[in-house]
Amino acid sequence: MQSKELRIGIVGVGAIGRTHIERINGQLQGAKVVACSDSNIEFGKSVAEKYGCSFFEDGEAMIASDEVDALIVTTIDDFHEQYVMAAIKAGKHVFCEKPLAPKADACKRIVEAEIAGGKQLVQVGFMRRYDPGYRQLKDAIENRTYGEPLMLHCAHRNPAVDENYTTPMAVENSMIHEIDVIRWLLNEEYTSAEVVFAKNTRRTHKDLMDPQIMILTTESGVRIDVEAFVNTGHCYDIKCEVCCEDAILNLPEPANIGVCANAFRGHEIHSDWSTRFVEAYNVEIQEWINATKEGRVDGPTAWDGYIGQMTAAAASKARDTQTKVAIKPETKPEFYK
Ligand code: ISE
Repeated sequence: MQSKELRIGIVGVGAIGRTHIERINGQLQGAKVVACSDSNIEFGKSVAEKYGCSFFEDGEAMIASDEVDALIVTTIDDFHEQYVMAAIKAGKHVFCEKPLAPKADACKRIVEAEIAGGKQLVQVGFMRRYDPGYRQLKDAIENRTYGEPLMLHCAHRNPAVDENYTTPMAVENSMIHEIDVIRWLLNEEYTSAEVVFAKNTRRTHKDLMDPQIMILTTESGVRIDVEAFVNTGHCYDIKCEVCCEDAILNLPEPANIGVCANAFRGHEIHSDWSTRFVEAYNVEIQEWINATKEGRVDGPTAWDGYIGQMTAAAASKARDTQTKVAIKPETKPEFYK
């Protein structure tokens, strides 16, 4: 399959799925989206027509079809397990947007099915690992350029969320990114989680406590606080400050134009995750295409997806009980080493 164009099928084209079609067909190399499927048939057909690919009413039939070599799953979270399982059954590589599945036990079932199939096929869409800024932080931490990392202060700020976004989603939908990327940065596992509340913003609604602060500790004692403030009203702002023995490291801001106007000098910043992390998404999908063509998985695995949801479950329990919840690090199966 190496030199041939990878033929991709996408399940779920309502949101980010469409952006992936555009980046694969328009900007990236070595692959083409040749088929798509969506539970909203009329809408799905219009997307297929727009991008010149075949439409399948049944996502599982598309996964099994000889027309596609590999899959991308961008349905709503509740359907991830079903389609990832179908891809494993078909023996095809599958890229699934985060979370791998909403609950840890569903992620565990995927891990078990993949191991039983005997070949790594699943990659999870934790795109921050591909952001150039996080990659710079990882290099400095891994090389211990500035000594041991001791603590991290992070923030995850969105301008606004809709009324369907409720209290648990701060951990499970937003800070799940920090749960993954910090574990990857530090290369160690978490041992405890806590979640505390700040004073609620006037912009929130009755089912959402906003802001929230999640506190994690790792096996070696690194302490991490992450602020999730999803109704700032004004910006998409991602911060990651790593306090090492000999220096304080900060996640670089993406380079944007400087603006001097109205007696103010500063830099434009992004107001949405899709533009803030656009470079990360492009690198992520290109690397996935390259690895898939070589029959490898070299990004976040199903095991990483499982550990992410397991940690989120502990943080959710901590939030609901307002206690500190211990996390027992699990041994990574040989299959994923
Ligand atoms: C959304 O689902 C994402 O994945 C974004 O990256 C994150 O910033 C946002 O808070 C989530 O709701």
